Amino acid sequence: MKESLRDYLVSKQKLIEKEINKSVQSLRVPPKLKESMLYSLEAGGKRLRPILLMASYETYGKESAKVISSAIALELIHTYSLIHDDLPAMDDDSYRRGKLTNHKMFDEATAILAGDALLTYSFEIVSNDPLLSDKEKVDIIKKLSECSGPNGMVGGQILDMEAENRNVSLEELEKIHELKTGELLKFAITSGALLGNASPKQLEALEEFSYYLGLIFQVQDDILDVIGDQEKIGKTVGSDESNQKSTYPKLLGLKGAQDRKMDYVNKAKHALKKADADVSMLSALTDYFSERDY
Ligand code: GRG
Repeated sequence: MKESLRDYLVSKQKLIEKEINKSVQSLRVPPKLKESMLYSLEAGGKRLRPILLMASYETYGKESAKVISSAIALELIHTYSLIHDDLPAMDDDSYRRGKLTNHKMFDEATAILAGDALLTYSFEIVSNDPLLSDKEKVDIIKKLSECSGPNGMVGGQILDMEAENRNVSLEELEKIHELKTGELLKFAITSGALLGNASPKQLEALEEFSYYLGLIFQVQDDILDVIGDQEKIGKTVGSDESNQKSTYPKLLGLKGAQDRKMDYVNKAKHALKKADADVSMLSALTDYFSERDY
């Protein structure tokens, strides 16, 4: 990875982590709830979604403080989804990012409530941001709820559950990932650009870009699973999830999955060309998503 990209990722991670901590610490709620929310928020996530949101904003806008509330809200929703995904009723995982999952560290009821609190607090954060106009608040909350709700991530999660233990086609697999993983990435890219006042045409190009970026992220996730890097960091220890689920390497073979990923990279970069701006950071992040090793 180029040094400039590494510096960019580290500086954004630090900024996001500081802002998340400040926002959640300011809550006057029962200590156990706050502790459980902070436990998963500070358990070592890569912060890819808020970084993308900020990079997308910076492609068009200048006043970067304006995107902090949306970036934090997005990471809170991502964290809620992981806490709920790990519950016994779903993937039943004991470890995530090499640490105990929330319900193992606390208990199931607390983990469910921590997830609920992260989801709902995300909307509160955006609605209280003094740097956003009322219209911007409504636009962001609308996008965030669409991307995370039944038409987005939650819809994708149920499709994924229904697809377990049966063969799915490549088209079905893409639809599942478009919703389950891709919609939050779509929010990151399009809301960043929206706050930066990108034009409708630019937004259209970025939405197309985000679709392929989501698929790149997922193929690489599947590839990493096969080559065992996830086990190295303890991400799926205690789960036999990977044996039951359809993945790109299972459908296409490892080489086929890698070729497919490069096809998505080309399509993502083609869409970026239509975004009519300096997209060098979004392009570098596309390569990072495609080549990441954890
Ligand atoms: C429970 C409503 C609900 C949804 C869950 C996102 C999700 C939907 C489940 C996570 C399961 C999973 C492993 C999906 C694969 C792609 C993915 C979202 C990986 C985790 O994202 P990273 O790598 O996570 O950005 P970090 O740990 O860096 O935050």
